[in-house]
Amino acid sequence: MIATKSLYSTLLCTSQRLITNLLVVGSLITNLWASNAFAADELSYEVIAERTHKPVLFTQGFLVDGKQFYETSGLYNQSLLVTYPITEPDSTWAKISAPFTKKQTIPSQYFAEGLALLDNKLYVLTWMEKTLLVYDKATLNYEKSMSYNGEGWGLTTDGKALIRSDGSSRIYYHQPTDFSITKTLTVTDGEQEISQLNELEYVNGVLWANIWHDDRILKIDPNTGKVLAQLNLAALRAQVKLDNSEQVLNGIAWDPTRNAFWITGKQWPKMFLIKIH
Ligand SMILES: [Ca+2]
Repeated sequence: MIATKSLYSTLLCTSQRLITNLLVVGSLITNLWASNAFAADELSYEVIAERTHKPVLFTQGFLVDGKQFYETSGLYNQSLLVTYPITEPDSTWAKISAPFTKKQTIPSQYFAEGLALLDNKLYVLTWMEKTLLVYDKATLNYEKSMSYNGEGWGLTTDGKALIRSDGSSRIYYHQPTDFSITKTLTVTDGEQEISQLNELEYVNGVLWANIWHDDRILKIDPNTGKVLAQLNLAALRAQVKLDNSEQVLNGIAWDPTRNAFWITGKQWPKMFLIKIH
């Protein structure tokens, strides 16, 4: 009887421990799920075209103007500002070997980051160098620089301000004349702040941002910082042959002629034109 009781209490203890362990594991899973879950609705999209993207480009900033792409490529000693036509030549070899229309080397001490075009000036952020570089759109010639505090990640414009991300959940509005901050937003999805915001694109009153090392792009209300919806582009990355974990999705460029976004990533050999439904 004593043995049975002892066995019973051992079993009870073990099962209680098991239940406790299951609860801990369950709550870990719930937390993990919650940290990846978005309250905002998921948007659907359709790929309407694709083209090559030069894998030499470690894409940071990406935009369309007229019939051209403008793009910044990062890393120290390798940073570039380039422009090339949206329309590709027909043959595969011509596509691969097509030169840039113009290419500007960024001085080796800078790690180029986000790119914005405003009033025929190209503004290039630098990652840790607290320097905004300004180039002429037509020639890509360097014009001047301005300084700022903190890190530079993504850059875009609403036609008045330059809008910057710094890898946190904050978005900064800057005056183009002296790059002073005029407004700061915090991006939230429900109650949760969303950090690691990187490449930006402002389109028709809405701010779009991708999350570094994530396949999601967020649609953000630029007045409140609230995430209005999200777009999961994991299926695009899955179509690109990649060698390392830094080759993340990182290019968002609105093409007003096609009414769609061009999407690419760091050292991706392709880009995709997507229409959001
Ligand atoms: Ca962009």
